[in-house]
Amino acid sequence: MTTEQELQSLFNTLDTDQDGKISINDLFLSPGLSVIISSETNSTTPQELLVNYDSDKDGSITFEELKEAVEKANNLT
Ligand SMILES: [Ca+2]
Ligand SMILES: [Ca+2]
Repeated sequence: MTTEQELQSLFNTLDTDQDGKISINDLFLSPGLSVIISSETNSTTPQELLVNYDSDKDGSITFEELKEAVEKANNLT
């Protein structure tokens, strides 16, 4: 279980260009962290994470989308 605060700091670390959203490039620049994200959300690759959890299909994950992804994953287990 991840707290919102932990999630926020994870999000900030993943958002390498600090534009407020995690793009596929951000995920590839942080391979170690994307592994953590992947295990939190049951996604195996950054691509899968984006496809599964980019709910508005703009090609990037916002904090809200990440939070939703982790909440969904935690509800499934
Ligand atoms: Ca970014
Ligand atoms: Ca999005």
